[in-house]
Formats: sequence, C-alpha cells, structure tokens
Amino acid sequence: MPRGGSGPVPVSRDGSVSVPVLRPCGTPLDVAPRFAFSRPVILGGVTDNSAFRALCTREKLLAAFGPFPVRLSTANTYSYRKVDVPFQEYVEHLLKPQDPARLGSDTLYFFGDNNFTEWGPLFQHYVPPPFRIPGTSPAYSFGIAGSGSGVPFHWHGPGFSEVIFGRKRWFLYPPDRTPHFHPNESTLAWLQHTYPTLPPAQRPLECTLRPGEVLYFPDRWWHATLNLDTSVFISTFLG
Ligand SMILES: O=C(O)CCC(=O)C(=O)O
Repeated sequence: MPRGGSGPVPVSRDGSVSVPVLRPCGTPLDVAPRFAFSRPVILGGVTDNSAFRALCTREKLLAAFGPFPVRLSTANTYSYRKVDVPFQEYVEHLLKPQDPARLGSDTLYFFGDNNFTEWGPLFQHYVPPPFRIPGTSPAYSFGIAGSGSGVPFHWHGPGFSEVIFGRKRWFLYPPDRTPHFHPNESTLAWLQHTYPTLPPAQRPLECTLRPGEVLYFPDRWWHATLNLDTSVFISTFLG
C-alpha cells in the first residue's frame, strides 16, 4: 500500500536505535526465549513475508476488500470510539497524513477489530514470527495508516509487530516507568511537544521498524507508535 498521502514524516531522531537488533544466524527458536520475558528486541530475517506483501498493494487490497466495511478506532490510548466505513472509503478519503493539531481521540485509525471471515484468506498468507510463549495463543491485528499517525502510549500483553510496507517508529518504557503523555494527544504531538523536554535519562527506548524486521514487545511494556510513511502492518499478540 505504498500510496495514500504525501511523503514521509520528518523525524530527526530516526537514526537513534536503543532497542537491540538481532540478526539470528542459528535457528530462530534458539534465540527467542532468552529475550521473551525481559526486553524489547528487533529480530531481522526471521520471516519472509514477500508473498503476503505482494497481496497488500493498494490495488490488490482495493480489488479484494473495497466494498467490505472495516472498523476504525480512535487513535488515543483507550481507543473507545469505533466507526465502520467501507474499506474503499477509508483508503480514498481517510488514509491521510496525521494533522499535528488534531487530537488522537479525533483521529480514526485502522488497526485491529479485523473481520476474520472476510480478511482471513489474506491473513493465511502472513508468516508469523516462529516463536511462541507457552500457555498463550497468537492473535493477529492488521492495520493500514497514514504517515505521522500512530497510537499513543498504552500497554498490554506481549507480542510482535511487523511492518509490511512503510516504516514505524516505536517508543517503549518498561512497566515500572510510566511515560509523560496525555492519553488523547497523538503520538506526533507528543513527539513534537513532550519528547524534546525529556532529559536523556527519561527518554524511551526507541527504534524504527522496517519491512523484514519484527519487533518483540514484552508483557506490560508501555509503547507508542508513529508511522513514518503510509504503512501496512500487523501485530501478533501472544495473549
Ligand atoms: O502498529 C501500531 O501502530 C500499533 C501497534 C500497537 O500498539 C500494538 O501492537 O499494541
């Protein structure tokens, strides 16, 4: 889904990476357990989703799902408001760069709440990260969103995030370090107004996720996201 708005969001700190990046050369299953319960980590080259990516172009998705409704959520911490629109209307009219002056609670975001009857055949082509946490079962949340959009800080159980098209910036804090943020502010506004005021010791862990990489986020870690480009993405929750 490479189109859908103007160019990438200028984020000057795109270069900083404090989340460790692993490029496992042994079997992936040997690598994950060491990290599964402690820190976020980016795993490179553990899945090949080129076939799934080929099905996620704007043209292919519009042809397959254009008339079907998708459920949008507000892009604030609690995502309390839901709106159903035809997928085609979302892509053609709502998939835009984030307005920095607009609250997250007034911004609609397509992520999760997926209709697995209609979209399940597509998701069967997604190759999830080959790691499991005993006693949990994986559940997918698929999304498409404009540059500068994202979800402000929140937390939940552990999982993985993968970008199929685009780049996604992640900001993470451990469970015992509640970030400074307002739940209805967009991540972009937080980045512009709050982030620059943080002393270095209060800054989050950060990374930029690109296609071919998978971020593991541990249980109850605070996280906020910012799509640097119009992006297609999928999370695998290990709930
Ligand atoms: O990909 C996003 O923008 C949101 C991801 C997220 O917050 C999550 O997977 O919990």
